[in-house]
Amino acid sequence: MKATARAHTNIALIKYWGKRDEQLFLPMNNSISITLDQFYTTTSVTFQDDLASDVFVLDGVELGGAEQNKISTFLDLVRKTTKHHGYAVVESSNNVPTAAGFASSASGFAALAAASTKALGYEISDAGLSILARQGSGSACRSIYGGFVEWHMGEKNDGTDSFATQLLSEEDWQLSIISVMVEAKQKKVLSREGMKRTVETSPFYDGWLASLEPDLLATRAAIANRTFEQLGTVLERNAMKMHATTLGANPPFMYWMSSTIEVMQAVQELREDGIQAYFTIDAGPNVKVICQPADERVVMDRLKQLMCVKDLFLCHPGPGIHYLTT
Ligand code: 2P0
Repeated sequence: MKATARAHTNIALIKYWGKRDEQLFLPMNNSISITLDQFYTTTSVTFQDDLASDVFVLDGVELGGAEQNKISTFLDLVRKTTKHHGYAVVESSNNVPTAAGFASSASGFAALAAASTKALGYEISDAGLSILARQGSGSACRSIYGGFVEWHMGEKNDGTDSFATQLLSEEDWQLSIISVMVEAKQKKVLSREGMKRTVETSPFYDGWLASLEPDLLATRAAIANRTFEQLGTVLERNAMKMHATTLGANPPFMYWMSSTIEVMQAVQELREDGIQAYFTIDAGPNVKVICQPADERVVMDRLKQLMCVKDLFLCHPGPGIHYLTT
């Protein structure tokens, strides 16, 4: 009744931004991501008969309140799916610098979905696991797989066709992803709230949706053909469009700080100097710079020179879910 699983975080090249169903975590659009090698969550789940409720221990500290509630709500879904009725001890450790703007919810719920079903001996496909993880946090459905991954939004209302698949394995294309930390503070508008406000109020949201298909087609083609310049051009443009929707929301908001823009401009200057580097930004001020391994030193050196940069983390494409024997 015990199992341990590890899942890695992912970074979106084509962003998930908006839900059509908040209960089932059904997105408004497909998204495409890279799973990262350096950042992951390891979770052990033990179902025990002597428990009166679920217990959640994160990095050695037992958590109650909202944190424990989120885990319990997710385990309710696992219990419903597996028809098992006991409670569990969930022990997680995060190897994710949350301050660097990486969502630990993606690796967290992917690892929890995998460990909890494994602990119960429940046979589940990767697609089934992706559907389950999605209902903890949308982006978690992409962390089931390594390398380059697409989350298919699906058409149905019950969520059975909304899951991720792998486009290309982590061994098949080496890229460098540099997380540039400019601010460690917690973001003001959480992504869940930010995407909701944007869908409901931003006149630019329709433009975002209408312009996605060409971005998806170009990204899939760039991954299939390993054409880096094409990939970079599209991912940077897609991030800019996502952030543009927030400016039109009511009330409007923005995730960027002046330091964010400094990094964006440094990346554009690198390109003027002939170095292929591109940026993307999620629901926070930190920037992720994507380049080819041959250029990663030059890019890191240039970024280090910026006064606003507090830290840099270098990643490469990483693996999907795996189980550990403990
Ligand atoms: C992404 N983000 O595709 C986008 C881009 C942030 C910006 O997925 O509400 O934490 O738990 O489904 O998955 C962050 O959203 O949101 C996210 P929920 P999640 O990576």
